Amino acid sequence: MMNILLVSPSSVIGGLESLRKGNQILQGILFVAAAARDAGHLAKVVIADKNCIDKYIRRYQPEVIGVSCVTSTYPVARDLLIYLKKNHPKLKTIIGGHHATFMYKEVLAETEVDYVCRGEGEEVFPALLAELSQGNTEPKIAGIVYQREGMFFNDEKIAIMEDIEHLPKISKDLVAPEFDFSPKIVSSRGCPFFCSFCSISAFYGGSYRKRSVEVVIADIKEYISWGYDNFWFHDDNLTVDAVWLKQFCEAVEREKLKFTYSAMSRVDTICRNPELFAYMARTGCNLVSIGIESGIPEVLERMHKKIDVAQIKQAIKIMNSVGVMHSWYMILGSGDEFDTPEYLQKNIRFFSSLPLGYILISILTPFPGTELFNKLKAENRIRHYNWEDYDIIHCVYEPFGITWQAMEKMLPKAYLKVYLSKGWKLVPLFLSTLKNKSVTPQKIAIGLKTLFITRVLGKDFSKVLKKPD
Ligand code: B12
Ligand code: SF4
Repeated sequence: MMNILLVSPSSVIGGLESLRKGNQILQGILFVAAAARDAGHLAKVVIADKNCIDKYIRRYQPEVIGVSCVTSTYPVARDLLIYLKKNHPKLKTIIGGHHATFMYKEVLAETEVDYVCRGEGEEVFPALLAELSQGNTEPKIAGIVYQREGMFFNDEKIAIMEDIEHLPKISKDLVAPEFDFSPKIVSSRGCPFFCSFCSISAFYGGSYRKRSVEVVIADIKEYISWGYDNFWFHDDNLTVDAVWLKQFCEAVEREKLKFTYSAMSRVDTICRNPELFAYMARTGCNLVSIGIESGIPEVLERMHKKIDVAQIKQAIKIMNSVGVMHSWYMILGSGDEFDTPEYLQKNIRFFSSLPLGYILISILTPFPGTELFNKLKAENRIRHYNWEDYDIIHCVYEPFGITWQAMEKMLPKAYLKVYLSKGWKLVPLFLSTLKNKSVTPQKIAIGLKTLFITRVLGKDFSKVLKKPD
């Protein structure tokens, strides 16, 4: 048995995350912790960085420290790993998550971390721990990458489990007492689509795995028994399988389960299954988030979004009729010749003209592993690799028809335009949101405050959203 400390990096950047909920424990690391526990180890999860890690090392006396991160939190994870190598050289270290999976060579080189987990950790991490317990520090486990004398081992493929039906059970006792634990639901992992800006398809290799309705309902019942009644489905696209979803709604009704939930979906699925969304509303769904990204057909085509403008309009009509709050994603920028003020304004006008619920706007960001990243890198148009700025409010690439500074300035203006275009309709939007509890009053307040500070006081958008030190 070993003592394992798992770290979700403290969040220093805000980004749109501030408008959602900052500094949460990433759920992926909880699954990794649960898998380590099931293999007989003592695992604890904390939120930490290099400044506070010693406190947890003293408290939990770990032999192995595992760190998770996304691209924008990688700098915190990197500094932590470098600190650990220098100050606690006997500890074995490992890092996982999307960023480390795609950038493993750079990550190994600059942090001297012992291992990078490429892919899902639930099976390979316990396998590594078993080898380490036996004193084998150079195990042959596909996905557990290490480096010796300039050579990389076990990096042939990203480790993806065949089956996710029986995921390890996450629980509150895995988390250090000072941190919040709020379980999210997982009914599937992966996505069958290949949007050019999204790292999901690259990470999961386009695979899509589903869990049975029974195990998902069992998880929900358990979380309800712990006192939770509002859940977020972490599925990249909950509605891929309409038959599954119908069976899920039937089970919720049959078992008279009382909870609310939010989920992510797609425009085309909404058009194909309008009745399904009404059914979701009746079974507690209070928010559906949907990616439109652009109203310009050529851009949708380049993004491989596989939706068109007619479908977008139809999906909005449906969502406005089913009684579920809806929030829509918009991307500023396309990474090609459509990055001109005219096209960007055209997209903003498109979003302003539609009766959308909430709109979340991000600047196109090339995340490692994506088609977009590879394209911009090949064209030598990635401005820098200051990963903390890969937070969807900075423009980290060189657009063709506009400066990156102008692109960043356009973000708060776009927000203002799409929200002001709603006029008095903002009032019923806020009221119904507060009523169905899909977005908290605090988030609405942060959004309004941010707009006021940027537009009226003229402050920089990214600085306003930055978390206080
Ligand atoms: C839910 C979610 C959030 C939630 C997180 C809530 C929470 N408490 O978990 C919130 C809203 C806070 C959020 C915010 C952001 N998110 Co987000 N988010 C997601 C989403 C939809 C699910 C994450 C998840 O739980 N996945 C399921 C778990 C099981 O997968 P996982 O995290 O990859 O972990 C597995 C493996 O990677 C591996 N692993 C991970 N860590 C470790 C560590 C060790 C030691 C080991 C061995 C293995 C291991 O094992 C895990 C289990 O299989 C993903 C999409 C996705 N499918 O991952 C996007 C995603 C992770 N988010 C993304 C982004 C960009 C962001 C933001 C930067 C956006 C922003 N500026 O607001 C912020 C950054 C937040 C932060 N501080 O880290 C991108 C990341 C791309 C990238 N390369 O960085 C993703 C991939 C979405 C996308 N389509 O591109 N996000
Ligand atoms: S953006 Fe959504 S639909 Fe497109 S690949 Fe990513 S998860 Fe799938």
